[in-house]
Amino acid sequence: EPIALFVSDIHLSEALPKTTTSFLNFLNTHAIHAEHVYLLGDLFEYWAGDDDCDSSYHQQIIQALRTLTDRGVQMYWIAGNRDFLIGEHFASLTGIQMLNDPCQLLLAGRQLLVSHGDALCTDDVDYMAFRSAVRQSAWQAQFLTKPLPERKAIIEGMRHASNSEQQNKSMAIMDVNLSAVSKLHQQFPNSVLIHGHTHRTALHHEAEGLRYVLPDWDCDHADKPRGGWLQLTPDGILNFVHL
Ligand code: OKV
Ligand code: MN
Repeated sequence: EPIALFVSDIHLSEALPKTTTSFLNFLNTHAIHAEHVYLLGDLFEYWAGDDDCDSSYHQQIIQALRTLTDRGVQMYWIAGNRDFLIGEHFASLTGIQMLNDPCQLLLAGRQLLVSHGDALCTDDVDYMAFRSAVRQSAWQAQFLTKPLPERKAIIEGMRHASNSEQQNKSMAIMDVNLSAVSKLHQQFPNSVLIHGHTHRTALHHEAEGLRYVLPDWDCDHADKPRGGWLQLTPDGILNFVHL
């Protein structure tokens, strides 16, 4: 049985029923056998606030996570750029433990560093400015005073604008900046870095250490279901598992 599983960028949404079913299947047939499960951000297509826990769609996901934590699976969460508004209420309903980004772990004798990965995309200066604004607790507190439907409309508006804008941005600025990766490796020496966000699943041999990039999931649009996770075996071996 694996010591730990690492997964990110599932982009759960009611509009994506096959992706949702695949994720629930991942929880019930794979995650249930792990000691630790690390959810490394963008589990949801977006999260507008913990007062959205009550929707029947979110209830279904929350219940599935709760079933695992009740069975003794330790589940951890790092916020992504789409679901950074997940808070204490979601954490207590699911039994997940919130972690800071990045977070250093020692598991199966291996020193790991887990992150969502968006903070490494420093070439996208507009995004980095947006990120530092919305990650401030004062900004979030102000945003969360708005009614839930208004928050959803604002986020949907951003998504609409981004969909027409994204085509213009070069693929390169949406990837991690290798100096930022190098800096992180130097800050946490001898750590294997695990992150998602870029949707470019790979194992990179950087000068300072290994870097595993998790895949994103899409079982609805793609003709071939896309997605998977990274597993850590008791002997300290990391393996990608694809859907
Ligand atoms: C996704 C990226 C846009 C990169 C906003 C709360 C806030 C969620 C959101 C809005 C944006 C995701 C959900 C999108 C990724 C971009 C631009 C660059 C680098 C809020 C919760 F701010 F209103 F509180 N967002 N969208 N980018 O348009 O899909 O990843 S998005
Ligand atoms: Mn992301």
